[in-house]
Amino acid sequence: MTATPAAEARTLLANLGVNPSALDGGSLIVRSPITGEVIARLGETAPGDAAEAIAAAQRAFLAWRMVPAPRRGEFVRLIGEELRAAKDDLGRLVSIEVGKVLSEGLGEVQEMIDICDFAVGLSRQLYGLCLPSERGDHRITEQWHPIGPVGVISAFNFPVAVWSWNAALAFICGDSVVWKPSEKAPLTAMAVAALVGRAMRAFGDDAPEGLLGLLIGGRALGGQLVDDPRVPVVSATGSTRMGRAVGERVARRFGRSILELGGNNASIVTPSADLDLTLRAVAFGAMGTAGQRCTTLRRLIVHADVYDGLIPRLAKVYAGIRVGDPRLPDTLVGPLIDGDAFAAMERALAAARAAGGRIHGGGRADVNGDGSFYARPALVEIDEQVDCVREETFAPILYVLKYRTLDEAIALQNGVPQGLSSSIFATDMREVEQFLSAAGSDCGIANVNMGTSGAEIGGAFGGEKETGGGRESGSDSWKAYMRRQTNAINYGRTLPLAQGVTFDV
Ligand code: UN1
Repeated sequence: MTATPAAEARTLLANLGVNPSALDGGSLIVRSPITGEVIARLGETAPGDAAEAIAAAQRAFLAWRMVPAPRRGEFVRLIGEELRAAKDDLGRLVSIEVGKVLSEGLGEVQEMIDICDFAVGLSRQLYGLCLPSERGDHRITEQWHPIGPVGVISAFNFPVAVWSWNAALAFICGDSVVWKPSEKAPLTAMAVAALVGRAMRAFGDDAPEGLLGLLIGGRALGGQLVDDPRVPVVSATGSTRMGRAVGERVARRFGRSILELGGNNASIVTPSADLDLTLRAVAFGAMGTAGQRCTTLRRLIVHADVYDGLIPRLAKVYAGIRVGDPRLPDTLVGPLIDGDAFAAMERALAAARAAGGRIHGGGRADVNGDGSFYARPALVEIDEQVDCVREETFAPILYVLKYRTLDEAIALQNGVPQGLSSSIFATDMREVEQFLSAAGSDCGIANVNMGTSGAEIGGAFGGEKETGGGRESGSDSWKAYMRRQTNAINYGRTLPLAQGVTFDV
């Protein structure tokens, strides 16, 4: 490998249209988790400038809402074109900034392209309903209008894709966007903002300035979005602790929040499971992205009859997993984002050990020196769902529990505060259907014969309980970015009142 991550990142940023003079001299230090070296020192957005970005987004909204929705779709199509052209560079920059392996960095950009395509089609389908009226010569319709600037607070682990789920929909819905990316991953956000700027220029005069605002810096900037009444919708991705604060504050001013918070996702392995397929799915689900997806598989609930056929094989896969520099083609598991993440993993493993857990793997892998934090994924056999199992630790730890009846497995699966994703491995359709039934998984996502992560953009993405209840991306998630208006229309010459009320003056 010739170029250092920092040198490479700077070349990529220049290719992507980010002004190099923006990368030095500021107080926000951005490191690559690949080596821990500093890539950039960014200037942070001042509170007054953040307020101005919100004001500009508000002005942009007033113009943008009048642009026909299919024309707004054309703008998102142009963003998709920019992303297609930039996929290799942006995907690599994602890998360098947050440490995911290259195919996952590229996959993240593909996810952005996919949601752009989805949104383009949707721009001709923002449909309302036509409802029967109880009154003669009346009809009732429902229509959806743009709502205003949408605040997007994104996390480091999907630094650009999750923004695109929100922004592609917001843009076609007639909204502007103000984005506060994670302070651990602002560079990819700056690159995306540059691409959007190019799409705006290609789009022409009816792309108003301020359509996308970018706030670079810490938590207080997110707080400005959360508290500003000009921002009717705040979409936040991150920890449950963060989401609770965001949700409460946005609710206090009667704003709408879309929360995508912690997951503690489980898969149930039943006696009828295809174990070869299960093994591969579990490996990707639990160790992919170094365990740093909100959809990462964190708990494996295995039937006693297949436990001994699966777990020793899985332990062998764990022992052989290639942890290393994510830019190398053979690597499957890259670094954790930083030392705090590694310390949290160590704490969780210590708690698991104290609770009687039998740990395979874990510990620090020696890659690229002291400034980076590569962890060996850990498999933890444990008898009960103790506290550390019920918490989300954003690291590659997979807890394995044994069960005997499907009812018991589903109770374990649901017996955590989070409710994002889940899956079952089974070929017995009765067990599959029980898992998918009203009495089955309580999660927003329930998969069959696959892991818990790696959702496509076409479905609604999000989860229940402490995951926050929000839905983003596909299906009818777009409705959260618009306001609904019910229209009762009287085309007759009399004025019948509903519910038979009379009021003759
Ligand atoms: C996240 O971790 O915040 O389903 C999003 C998945 C990805 C998105 C994850 N498509 O794993």
